[in-house]
Amino acid sequence: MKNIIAHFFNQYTDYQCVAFGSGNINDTYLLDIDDKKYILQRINDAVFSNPIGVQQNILNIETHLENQSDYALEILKTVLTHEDKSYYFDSESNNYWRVFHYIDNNIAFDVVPNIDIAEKAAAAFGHYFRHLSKFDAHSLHLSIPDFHNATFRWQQFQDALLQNKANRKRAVEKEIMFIADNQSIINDYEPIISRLPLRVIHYDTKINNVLFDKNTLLAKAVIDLDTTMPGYVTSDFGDLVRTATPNLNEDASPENVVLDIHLFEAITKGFLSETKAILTDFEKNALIYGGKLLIYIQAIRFLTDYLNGDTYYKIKYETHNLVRAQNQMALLQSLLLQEVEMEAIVNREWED
Ligand code: GN1
Ligand code: MG
Repeated sequence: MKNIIAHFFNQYTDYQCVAFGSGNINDTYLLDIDDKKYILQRINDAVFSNPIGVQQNILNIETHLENQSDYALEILKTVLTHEDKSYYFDSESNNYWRVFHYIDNNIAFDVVPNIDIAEKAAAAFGHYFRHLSKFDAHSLHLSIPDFHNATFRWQQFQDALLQNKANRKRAVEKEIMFIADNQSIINDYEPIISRLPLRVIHYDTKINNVLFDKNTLLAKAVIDLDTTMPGYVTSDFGDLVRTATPNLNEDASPENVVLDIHLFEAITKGFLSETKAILTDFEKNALIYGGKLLIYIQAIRFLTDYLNGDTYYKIKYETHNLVRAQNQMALLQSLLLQEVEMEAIVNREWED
């Protein structure tokens, strides 16, 4: 660690470094240098095959947001190395490291504690979305190609079934059936997506990617910009539905997982308060599909990783990915039971 830190900081007398956060991909540490905090991360280059491109994207986004005086949130700022680089490549271990300034006095949530937080989180992601609406989508590196491409995720799932690498296929027959029963979500993908405008989106609008002020509980910053790249509104609104409306987090066992319609109303209100003026009618009509799509894709991704022997997501126990997949399936089932009510909410908030 000392060697890595030395590339970002020169004169310090004391440092501490502890594992931090609940990310599933990168390794994150809270770094304390002479009583000043930073976030240190090892970029997972099995997931992000072009870490330098990811860092270039992040710097460009930081600059774009800084140049907009009405961007009301704090910006996650990169700390440059002594060589003015946004990363340090450690050739001994072949790892890419980066450092961010720590956003002080913050709190993040894995489950939404109340309606107010849901609305504010959705408004924060909507604010970020709106402020990137003039950013040239084609100037960004594709940090993960086909990230939310349903057809591609479906194919990965079929490959995993065929290869059955971890010999777990027999144990997930019920789950395979559930995925097959809801395949219409995949069939609807191309027809819907082809009518949506390409935008620059966050692509990981998990509720815990908004930091709140510990005291005022106002949204403070949108974080985790790794996947900000060209995409569709369905992804950003959809991941909010997926993570900000359930009563339990995605690691909880599936029994009792439900979509809370009041939280759905709150995120719809929050997201549209920022984005209504720029969204097209067709985008509005695709919002609920986005929720279904993101939950379904996530169920497929967790199940695929389980079938492949847990090579992508960090896990804490053997069936962790399976439980996560089941959790997403329960959530999707709950959504499907409330679709009519959800549509009425979207239409009402849209007219307001
Ligand atoms: C990963 O690492 P984290 O928690 O920010 C994943 C998301 C998933 C999420 C599920 C690059 O995000 O797409 O929705 O786990 N990120 C990547 O919890 O695959
Ligand atoms: Mg992420």
